[in-house]
Amino acid sequence: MKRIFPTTARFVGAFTDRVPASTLPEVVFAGRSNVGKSSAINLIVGQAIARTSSTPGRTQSINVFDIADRLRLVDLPGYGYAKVSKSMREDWKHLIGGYLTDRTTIKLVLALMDARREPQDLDRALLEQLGALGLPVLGLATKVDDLPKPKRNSTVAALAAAHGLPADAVIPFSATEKIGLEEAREAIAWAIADG
Ligand SMILES: Nc1nc2c(ncn2[C@@H]2O[C@H](COP(=O)(O)OP(=O)(O)OP(=O)(O)O)[C@@H](O)[C@H]2O)c(=O)[nH]1
Ligand SMILES: [Mg+2]
Repeated sequence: MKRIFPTTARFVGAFTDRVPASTLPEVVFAGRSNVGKSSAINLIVGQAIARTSSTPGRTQSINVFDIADRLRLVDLPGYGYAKVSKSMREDWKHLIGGYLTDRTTIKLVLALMDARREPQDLDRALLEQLGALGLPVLGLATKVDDLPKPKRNSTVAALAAAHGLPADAVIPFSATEKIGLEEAREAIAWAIADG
């Protein structure tokens, strides 16, 4: 299979209402606020295209990036951020739910979960929503660089088990140490391959 990444990406737009339909296959990055979605996109693409921040709630719109006219990467606003108003949280829920529903171009959802935290109910809710929509999902257990090396694999396996997922459905990931990079790139390439 021809390699896609590293490559250059083009920012298509930041959408707060509807994401315009596209014929390109889409790969979606979803997860709690601050879990590392934008950092993962930048590492996978090989270009600092998505804005990252240590302040949770940085990405408040659905940000779409076009990769060499072959696919789109979609950076969703993070959920679970306590400091935004209830109405804003409801708006995001609508925005994200509306985007994920009836979107036949979505080929893969990368569900990012913080490997350093206990399994989260909100992550479970997302996984259940994705399952109900029949969307293919790969879990990325982020920030494993913050865990002691001998504990990384067992922590990620426990996270998968806690959410009722097969062990290979969640991979260890670190944007800072480039862990899981090739696996994530390969999963994207497979997901958008024809046939
Ligand atoms: N230790 C560690 N920190 C990371 C890693 N990836 C991201 N971070 C840090 O986590 C914070 C949030 O990263 P972002 O990529 O902006 O997270 P996000 O999920 O896009 O956040 P929102 O847009 O707010 O939803 C930043 O301070 C990053 O530097 C990682 O692999 N390891
Ligand atoms: Mg972000």
